[in-house]
Amino acid sequence: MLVERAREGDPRAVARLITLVESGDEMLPQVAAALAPYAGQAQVVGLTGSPGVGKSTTTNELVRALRAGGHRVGVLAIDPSSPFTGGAILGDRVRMQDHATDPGVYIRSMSSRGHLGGLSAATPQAVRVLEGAGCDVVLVETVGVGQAEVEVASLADTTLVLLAPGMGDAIQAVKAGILEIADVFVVNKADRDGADNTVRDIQGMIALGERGPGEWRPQVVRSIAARGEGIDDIAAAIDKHRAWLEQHDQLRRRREKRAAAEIEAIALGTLRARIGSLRDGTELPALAAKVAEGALDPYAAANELLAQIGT
Ligand SMILES: Nc1nc2c(ncn2[C@@H]2O[C@H](COP(=O)(O)OP(=O)(O)OP(=O)(O)O)[C@@H](O)[C@H]2O)c(=O)[nH]1
Ligand SMILES: [Mg+2]
Repeated sequence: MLVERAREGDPRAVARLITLVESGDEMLPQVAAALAPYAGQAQVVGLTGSPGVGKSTTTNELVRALRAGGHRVGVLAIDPSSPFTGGAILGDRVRMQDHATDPGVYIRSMSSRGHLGGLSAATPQAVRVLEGAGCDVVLVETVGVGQAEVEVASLADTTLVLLAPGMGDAIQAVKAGILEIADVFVVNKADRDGADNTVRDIQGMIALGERGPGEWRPQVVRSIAARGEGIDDIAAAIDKHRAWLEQHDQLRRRREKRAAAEIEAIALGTLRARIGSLRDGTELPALAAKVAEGALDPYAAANELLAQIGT
């Protein structure tokens, strides 16, 4: 019923569904089954970068441009560290407020607490909710600070990595493995000193990267999101990458990769939960006692444990 209401564009149904996803509700398998037919209908664009680089400001401006083009837009702001569910990141709310009353835009902050497979399982489900609600573009904002966030960003069809001048970001990007996931580099805050240097650093790094013929070469664009400048260039770079994906059959491949990561995350989460429930039972303590006294080796014990949970 909720999915049907979301299909009709009821924003409260969409919000409820995302809350179910976020909290890892028991109903989730049913919800996922109801949403399955709508998978793959939206273009998913990830935005990542250091805290404060301008992701939300850029997202807000991109939403404006997409709405002007007649798109229905979903925005997911992923907060990997938020201790409270449904927690709105205040800054995000404020900076994306321009679209708060637009029925063609869904904006949602999300944390991963409680979800079995963590962010990598929760995010694609939330994307599917927005697809079900008729969004044809979904923007996913994640703070690029750790591997998990990098993984989430890489689940998009197109990933934008935002940098700002003078933050040592170019070097950081290499360290965090962000370089490999970027389809488009956005040097935001180009009103600041050092933007030319940052652009040059990034272009230098791209030039060093090994690329086979026909492979995508990351684009570099500049923006001053706070003034709405350069947004058209970002949108053009996204379109160009999208066209490349389609020409090279990469859209399907990326989405299959995304689905594989999702299945794996859910399966591992389920497994972990089952093993956790054994810990409170008698099987695991019994095996542990045997291993501790040398009656059994830990590999054999692990195999017994897996056999007991039916794998
Ligand atoms: N000078 C300048 N400031 C900008 C620009 N774009 C954004 N800002 C400012 O930078 C600050 C952070 O912007 P946000 O869009 O919230 O950055 P964010 O990356 O979403 O931040 P987190 O979500 O906290 O990681 C705000 O005060 C913006 O007004 C820009 O192009 N130039
Ligand atoms: Mg933000």
